[in-house]
Amino acid sequence: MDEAVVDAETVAAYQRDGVACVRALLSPEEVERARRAIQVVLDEPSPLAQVASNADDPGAFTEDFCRWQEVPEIEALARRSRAPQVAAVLMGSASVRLYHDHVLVKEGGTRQRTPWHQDQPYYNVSGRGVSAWIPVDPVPLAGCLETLAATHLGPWLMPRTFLAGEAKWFPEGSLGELPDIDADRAAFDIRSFDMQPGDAIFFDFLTVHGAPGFPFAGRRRVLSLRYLSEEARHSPRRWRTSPSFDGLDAELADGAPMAHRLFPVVWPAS
Ligand SMILES: O=C(O)CCC(=O)C(=O)O
Repeated sequence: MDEAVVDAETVAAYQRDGVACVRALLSPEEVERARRAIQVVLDEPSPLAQVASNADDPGAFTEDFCRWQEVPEIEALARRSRAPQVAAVLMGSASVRLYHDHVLVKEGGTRQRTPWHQDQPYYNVSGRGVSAWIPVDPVPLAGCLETLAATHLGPWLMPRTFLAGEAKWFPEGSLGELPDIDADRAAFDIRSFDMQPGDAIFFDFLTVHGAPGFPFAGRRRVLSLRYLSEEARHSPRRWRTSPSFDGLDAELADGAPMAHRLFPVVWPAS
C-alpha cells in the first residue's frame, strides 16, 4: 500500500464501510481546473445533460455525464490527479479504468433531494467500482452527500426511476427494495462530511447514498470521477443504463473485461 497516497486507516475504513472521505484530494490549482471544466460543461451541455429538479424549485439540479473526451481539463483530472491512484488503493486493485465523469450542480436554494439509491444497478457493469464525489465549493454537512455505511456488501437493491419510481432495469420483484431511510434516520448508519473544495468522498458503486437539496446561498458544484476495478465486467441491462453507452453492446461481449477505448486504463498512468 502506498502510504503517501492514502493512509492505512482510510483504506481500512473504506473496505469496512464502503465510504471514506479523503481531504484535499485535489490541489488548489486542480480545484480551479475543475471549476473551469464544470463551467464548460454547463455552458455547452451534452445530449446526456438533464435538469433533475422540478420547474417550481427555487434552485436547480443540473447533471451531465461522460464529458472527458471533449473537455481536456476533466481528462487531465481523471488521469493525472491523485484520484485514480487513490481509487486503486482503496479498491485494492492493481489497475483502474476510468468509467465516466459526472457533473452534478445544485444551485443555492435547491430543494430537490437526490433520492437514496445504489449506483451499480443503473450501470452496465458488475464487479467493484468507486466514485470520487469532489465538490469545488464549500459544502456544509446539511448539504452534503449522505451514504449508508456497509451497504457496499450488498445486497443489490431495486433501481427505480427517480420521479415515477418505475422498475425498468430489472424485473419487478427480482431485487429487494430500499428501506424507507428518511422515516427513521436514526436506525441507519448515515455518513456525511463537512467538505472543503477539493476534498472527496469515495464510495463503492453499491453503497446506498442520496443527497439533500442545497439550502444555502452559494452553489454546490461537484465533479464525480468514477473508476472501475480490474474485476469489473460488462453487464448489459434490459433498459438504457444511466449513463448509456449506445452501441457498446455490439462491441463488448456480456461478461467481458471493460477493455474498450471508452474506459481507458488510468492507473498505473501510461
Ligand atoms: O450529488 C448528488 O446530489 C448525488 C450524487 C450521486 O448520486 C452520485 O454521485 O452518484
